[in-house]
Amino acid sequence: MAQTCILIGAPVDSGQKRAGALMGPAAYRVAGIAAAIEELGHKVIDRGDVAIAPCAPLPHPNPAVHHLAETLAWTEALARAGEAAAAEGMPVFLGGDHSLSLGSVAGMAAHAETAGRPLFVLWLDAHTDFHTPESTVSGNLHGTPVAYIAGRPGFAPFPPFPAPVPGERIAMLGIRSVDPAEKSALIPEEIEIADMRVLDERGFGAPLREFLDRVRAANGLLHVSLDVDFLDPSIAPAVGTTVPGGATFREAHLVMELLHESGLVTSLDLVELNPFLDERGRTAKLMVDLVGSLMGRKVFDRPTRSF
Ligand code: Z70
Ligand code: MN
Ligand code: MN
Ligand code: MN
Repeated sequence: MAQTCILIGAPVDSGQKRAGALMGPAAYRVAGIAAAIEELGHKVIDRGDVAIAPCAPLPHPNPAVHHLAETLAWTEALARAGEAAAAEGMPVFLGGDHSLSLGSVAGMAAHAETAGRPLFVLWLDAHTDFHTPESTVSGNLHGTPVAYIAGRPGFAPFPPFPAPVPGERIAMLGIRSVDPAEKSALIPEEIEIADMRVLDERGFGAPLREFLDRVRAANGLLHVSLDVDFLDPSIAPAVGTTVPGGATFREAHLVMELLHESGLVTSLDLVELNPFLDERGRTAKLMVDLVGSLMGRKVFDRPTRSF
C-alpha cells in the first residue's frame, strides 16, 4: 500500500557526549533516503530539520546528567512535530542520538490517544535504554527513552509521558548491553526482551512475528525505533557505542522485510548514526537500504515458483 512518509530531521546530540550525531539528518539525505522511498511508489514529504532555541543550563539532582535543558527542549519540539506529522502520514525521524525518542514516541502516544488505538513500540537496539535521569550513571539521556515511554517515575522536569505504554506493548530485539540499574528495573516489567541469547537460538523471525501478531490483534499503531548499534559494528561502524555481536546484514533485512509484510508500522526513528565515524558513508547507506526493505523493496514482487 502506498504511504506518505514525512521526514523529520532531528539533529539531536545532547543525549550523549560524542560530537557528530547532529550530522545524521544530512547524511541520510545525502545517502538518498527520499529517492529510496519514492522508488517504491510512496510519497515523501521532507519537513526539514526541527530546531530548538538556545537553552539556559538546567541543574538536576543527579550531577551526572548533562544537557538536560537541550534534551527537554528537543523532547517538546519533536513531540509536537511528530504528532502533527502522524495526522498526515508516516513520520520518519532522522536522528540524532536516541534521546530524540523521548519526543518522537511522546508525539506518537499523543496521536494514538486521539486515534483511540493502542501504541506498540519495537526497540531495535544493543541497549535497553531503560535508565531514568535519576538512575543513569553516564548521565547520557539517550539511555533513558524506554523508561519514559513505559511511564517510570523520575523524569521531572520532563512533561509526564502522554499515555504510558504498558510493558506488554513493548518489545526489544538485539539487546546485549544492559547496566545493573536497568536490569533490576526491568525484572518486574512485562517488556518482551529478545536478547542475543534468545535470538541465537530462535532467530529473529519467530519472536518478531509473535509481537506483530499481538499488534495486529489489538489493531495497534506500531512505532519502530532503530538504533544503528542494533547492527553489528562490522557492517555499521558509524556509531559512538559499538557493541560486538549485533544483527547481521541478512538478519537486519529480514526484520525489515517482516515489518513491511505485516503492514503494521506507522512511525519510525533512525537513531545514533554518527557520520563523522563512518567509512565512505557505508553505515548511512545501509540504514537507507534497511528503510527500503521496511518500505517494501524485495527481490521478487511475487512468491518465487518452487518455494
Ligand atoms: C548505557 C548508558 C546507550 C545507546 C548507549 C548506554 C546507553 N546504558 N544507548 N547507546 N543508544 O550510558 O546509560
Ligand atoms: Mn539506543
Ligand atoms: Mn544503543
Ligand atoms: Mn510497566
